[in-house]
Amino acid sequence: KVKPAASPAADKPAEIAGNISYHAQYSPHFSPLAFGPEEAFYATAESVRDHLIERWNDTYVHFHKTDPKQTYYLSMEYLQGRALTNAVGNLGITGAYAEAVKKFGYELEALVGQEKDAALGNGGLGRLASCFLDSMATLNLPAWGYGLRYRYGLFKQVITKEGQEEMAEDWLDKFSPWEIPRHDVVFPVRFFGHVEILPDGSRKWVGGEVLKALAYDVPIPGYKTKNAISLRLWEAKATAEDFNLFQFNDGQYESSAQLHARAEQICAVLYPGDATEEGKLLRLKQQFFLCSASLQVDMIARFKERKADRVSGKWSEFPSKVAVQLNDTHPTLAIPELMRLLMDEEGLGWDEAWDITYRTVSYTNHTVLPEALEKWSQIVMRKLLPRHMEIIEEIDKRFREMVISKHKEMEGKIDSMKVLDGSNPQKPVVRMANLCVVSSHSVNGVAELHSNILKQELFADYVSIWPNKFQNKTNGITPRRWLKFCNPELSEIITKWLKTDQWTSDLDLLTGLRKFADDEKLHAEWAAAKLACKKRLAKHVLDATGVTIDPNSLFDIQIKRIHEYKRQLLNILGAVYRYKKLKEMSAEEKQKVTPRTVMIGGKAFATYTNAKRIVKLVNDVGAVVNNDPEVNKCLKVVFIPNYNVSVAEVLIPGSELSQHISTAGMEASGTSNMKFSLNGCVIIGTLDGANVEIREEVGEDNFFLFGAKADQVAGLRKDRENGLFKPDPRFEEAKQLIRSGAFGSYNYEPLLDSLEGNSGFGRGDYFLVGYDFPGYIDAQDRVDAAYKDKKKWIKMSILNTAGSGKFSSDRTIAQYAKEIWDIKPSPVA
Ligand code: DL6
Repeated sequence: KVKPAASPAADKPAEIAGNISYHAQYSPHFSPLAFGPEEAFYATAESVRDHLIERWNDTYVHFHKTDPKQTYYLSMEYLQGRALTNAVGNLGITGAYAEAVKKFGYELEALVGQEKDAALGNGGLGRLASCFLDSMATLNLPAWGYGLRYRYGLFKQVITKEGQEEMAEDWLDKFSPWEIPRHDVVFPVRFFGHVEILPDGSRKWVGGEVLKALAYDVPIPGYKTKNAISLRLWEAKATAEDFNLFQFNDGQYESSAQLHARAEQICAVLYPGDATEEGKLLRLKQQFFLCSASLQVDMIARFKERKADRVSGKWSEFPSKVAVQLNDTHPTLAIPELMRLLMDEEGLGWDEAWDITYRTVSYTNHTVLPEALEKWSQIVMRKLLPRHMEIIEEIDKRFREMVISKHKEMEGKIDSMKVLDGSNPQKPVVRMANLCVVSSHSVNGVAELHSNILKQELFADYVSIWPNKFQNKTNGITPRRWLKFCNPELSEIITKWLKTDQWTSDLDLLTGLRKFADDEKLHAEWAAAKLACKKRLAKHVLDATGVTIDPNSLFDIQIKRIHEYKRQLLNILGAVYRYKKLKEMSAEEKQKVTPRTVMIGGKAFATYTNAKRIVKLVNDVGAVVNNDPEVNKCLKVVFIPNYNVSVAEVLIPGSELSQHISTAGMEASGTSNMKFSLNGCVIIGTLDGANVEIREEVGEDNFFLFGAKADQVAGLRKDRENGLFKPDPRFEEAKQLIRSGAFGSYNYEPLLDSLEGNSGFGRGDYFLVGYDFPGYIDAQDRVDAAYKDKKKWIKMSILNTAGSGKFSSDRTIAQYAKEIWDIKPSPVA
């Protein structure tokens, strides 16, 4: 009933400046004596937030009135990065804010740098979720994201002489100007306890420990639309009732606030170490906390609230109002929790609750790596969630009965398909992916090749039972953050040549660049834009590492989580081989060499020893190569520390070649490959994940292909085991140089030994680095030759951008909306 005050007029910089001053004065975060860049950033962000809240409120009211079917995207990860540039860009108020902050003597770009990355994610899966939010808002879809408000996001990577060290990354150090604590949205979440059978035979979960879930909303603005949706992040809290004043006054400080301490642990960090039983329990608690809070508050309570007003009131309508998307198996507990809420709290029978759950939930698989497919101990599950364990047992039992009664021919496959695996009686487990497949109406992979592997291998047996359940939704990236905002130089050129900026929300329009691919004028502008981005990148490298790199050398980048299957080891071995050859060359020969700067960045999981050894090796190779005057005009090797979204926004626009060189069949999709290609970078890569589709779109001639194909990998591993693999001498030379101590005395033996067939440490070159090495080196030779022909290279670069239309997350999300969620755009008038 309160008449809302308007945010400052977006076309009046003076009014905006006034609003910024207002926030500086009345949001008492800082001393009134200072208005430095940091204070200016926070005041500006709070002023921008006013616009966001206005739109967010309008969108909420609009959805409430029109009551459309809504998607609830559950994800343990969101890699949001910084928000200021994106917010003013999507709202179309960049110019006005740039002018307004000038009145205080600041450049908007300088203030942007003050913001900390919100790194509530680990890698591609989390960044995908963030791109999806941007597209959901832009497409005016009734869809919200749900996650956890981790106190410390993904760790900060510090490189020392020992290699990678991890430090807690305090993204909430001061505060986040973007989140809105919702003290009115607080719900209880239970853990432990036991199940009681009531006189009517129904079951109830009681006792245990009960924490509160408090919502923090981060408004997500759509591009050129009035809609703003929400990323709702849950924080765990204990209340005054849980505080034992008596104990406290008795000096028992720790035990007086035990529940408060346990609440803090839940949202302390993303992916707490799970080597210990406590760690495992904490991870499961986190997963359940996200699922239970989101379901109780936003799905069940909202459905009841809206149904009281205007839906006929039947629970059977739930799936026509609610779609739940599980981003990988981490939020699988939404399945038994929805069953529990419908049966135990709302009084439905099993069949009705199951029908509703099945029609509501869908699941995206993001990996086929066996070690990444979650399996939870039944013992831990029963202890923490006794009622859910009962429900899972019932799902499993009914699934097995269904197979026997309706698909007799599959009876022999039940062991691998069932949800509960008790084959090791000491350690019975719940297979979360199986639970998802059995309980969801749709299962999708994230690139054509990956979805085919799911259907033909990982989930093949289920396909005979549910042939129509399996889909593909090739991933995508938002073209706003990943081209328009991070690469203004190239964006301007594209808009000029296409004579429209519509490509920002209709990325297929980029194909219009193809007809100018040979135009010399475009070539000159394109090259100038790339050089500007390379200079910005070179400055970042100097600031972050102290290494000077030459913007006229070929910028060759591989940035992603460090993992053996992603094969940063192949990259660095290639660089070592290149170094060795350079050392053997005469001065004249070196004159003819294409100078190259190899950049590798990424974080290794704290307990993943081989990944950390790879980080160390890259740094050690860099230290030698970069300081070797005989070669450092022709080659530099740089490890980019603390890779995150903001760093990617500087690196990707300045890239010319990027490496996506995973062992075929192991990378589900990849999304940085899409970002690089969109920014006019040529890929060297294997036929893996989305590389396959990128190559199809940009053209074979504009992609440097090498390596074994996915369907050869199993055979090659067998050959290797049987001693049939003959290593290329170049591969041996590269390893030998490292073994010789040329890059320091660190013991690289365990890492190198993992590449040997007879390895005592590794898995006998499981990732086929040795097999693919010669093909990789040959492909790199083709890169060097192509780069010498500037015209040819720029044409390849243009054709990469021109062929990137398919990889907009707008396309991906439109497909999810139509083919899985059955939701429709609902724009605010
Ligand atoms: O779908 C997003 C992203 C893919 O692009 C990557 O290929 C894939 O590795 C990643 N998957 C995960 C799942 N967990 N693990 N491992 O992060 O998803």
